Amino acid sequence: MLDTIKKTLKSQQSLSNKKEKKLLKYLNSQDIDIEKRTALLRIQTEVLKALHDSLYSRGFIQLMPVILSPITDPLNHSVYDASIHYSKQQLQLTKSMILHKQLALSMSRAEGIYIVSPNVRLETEEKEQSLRHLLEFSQVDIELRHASQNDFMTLMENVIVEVLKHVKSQCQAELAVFESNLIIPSRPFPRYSSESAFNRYGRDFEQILSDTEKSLFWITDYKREFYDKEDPNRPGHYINYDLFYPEGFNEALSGGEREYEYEVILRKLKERNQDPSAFSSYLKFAKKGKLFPSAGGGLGVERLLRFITKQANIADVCLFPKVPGEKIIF
Ligand code: ASN
Repeated sequence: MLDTIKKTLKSQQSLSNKKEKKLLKYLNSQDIDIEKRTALLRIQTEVLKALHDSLYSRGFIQLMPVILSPITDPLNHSVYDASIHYSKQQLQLTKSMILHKQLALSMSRAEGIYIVSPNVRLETEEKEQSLRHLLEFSQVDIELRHASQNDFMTLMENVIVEVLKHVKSQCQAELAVFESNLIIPSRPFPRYSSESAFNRYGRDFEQILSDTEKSLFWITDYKREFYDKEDPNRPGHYINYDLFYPEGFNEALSGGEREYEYEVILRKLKERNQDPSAFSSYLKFAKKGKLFPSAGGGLGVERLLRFITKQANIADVCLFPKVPGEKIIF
């Protein structure tokens, strides 16, 4: 009996020694990167300040993020389920605040809103290879009442140029740590439709364009979630957009004009085989005619930092990275 207890204790100790060693190795590697990490955090602070100032100066209202709700963005993550059961309710961890952005515009008179919003997306393990996906990340999520696609794209071109100019002037020493020569893009950014880009470059059109374009650019008209507006004059086409970085850094922002009419939302949910009961509170709201036309999008904070600091791996711009398939340490 005593022997078994001793054996168990010993094996537990060796297990905890192994864990300790792994942790020590990790912490030591953090020491080596401390200069870079500090520079990165300084740049991140200036990026967030500039985004805030840019939106604040245009009268936008900042909202607090939502972490738990019975409804969230229905992005298709079929393998891992980011929901929890609490007191007879099934709650989702926020994948994006798109539905809450629409609700918030309806619940107030704010013309424009934004949130620095943490998102959880339990991507499958193979996304580790992309070097730009995270299970947990933040986006600055923005929505503008009664706006068109063009209004929002112009707004974001101005906001991004302001942010990059601010970082370039305030973070010279920090950018030098990363040997980053930040080029301020000229406006308007080029626009391509997904159809024309696909016809020209094939399935990999986003990466090919990101590798070859000299500056930031837009791709419009993607078939995706129910909330992005389908063009009533061209069914099967969508009034939405993604913004891309050059130098191969790929996607920066994703957004669109929004559906707000109950019947249209219901039809599109059904077309996508999505269960309307998963959105019942949102649908009740829409049925009362309380949703309004708007346009918006979400700008990924870590992806912006990755572009600014020219890091290949998104994990290198995070203090506590959550990379698909990798062990989470902190
Ligand atoms: N935030 C995006 C939007 O506003 C949605 C997303 O991140 N899936 O369209």
